[in-house]
Amino acid sequence: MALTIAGFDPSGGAGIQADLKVFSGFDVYGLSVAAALTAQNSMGVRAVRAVESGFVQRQLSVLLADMRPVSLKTGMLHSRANVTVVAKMIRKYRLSNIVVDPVLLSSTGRRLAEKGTERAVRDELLPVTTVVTPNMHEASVLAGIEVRDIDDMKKAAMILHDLGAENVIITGGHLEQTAVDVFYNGTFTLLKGRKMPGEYHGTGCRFSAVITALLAKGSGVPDAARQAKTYMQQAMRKTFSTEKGMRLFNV
Ligand code: PXL
Repeated sequence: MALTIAGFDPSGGAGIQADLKVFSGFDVYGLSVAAALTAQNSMGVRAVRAVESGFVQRQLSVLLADMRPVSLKTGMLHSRANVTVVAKMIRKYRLSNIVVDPVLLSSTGRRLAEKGTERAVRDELLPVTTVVTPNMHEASVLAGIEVRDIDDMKKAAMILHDLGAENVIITGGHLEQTAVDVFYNGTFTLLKGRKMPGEYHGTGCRFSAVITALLAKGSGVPDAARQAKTYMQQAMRKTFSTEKGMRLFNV
């Protein structure tokens, strides 16, 4: 059993919808708490509303009074208050196997969170994080340094590790030549991949959802990270397009 605390995506490509499909694909029962609602299609996010933090807390307390997920991921929390509530509930219920996809900026650099959210992620969520999976833009914002190449990714990974994340994976899908992810847990591993042509919607959500599903099934983090990278390469071959926007995963 795994839990996602994330945003609602009507296009089914990212957020809660993507997470539940991934969990199901790994035979993991999925729980989901809505932290934000979006209006979007394959061409992009047009509007976002955060769910009121008191109601995120209520969804969690009612659910956790009954069920205990083995692993949990956070996606689009959108507001600072939601980050605070989620960090508090993780502590209160002593939840473990916490995967944080710090949804702050889209691949194109568009803001996906209110101002101030990054500070709450850094100060409150990273200290309780098992695995954090930022893209290069998000790593830059969280670590406070420019992240343009693999060396920068390594520096940022060490900073995020120092801030409390036990394992850091900075995804390199936006690198120019290759798609190398930098994994750091005290030592570095490079997760190599082939750069796939085109723009894809929901890549980050799926990558972190696969890790969450595998942790629920008892995998260790390094193994889950490697398997998630392989899974993504295969899933990208099964994408389709409405011909108007980004490619959508059919898994
Ligand atoms: O991939 C980031 C992301 C996460 N969650 C939701 C989203 C997006 C990007 O569009 O819509 C709900």
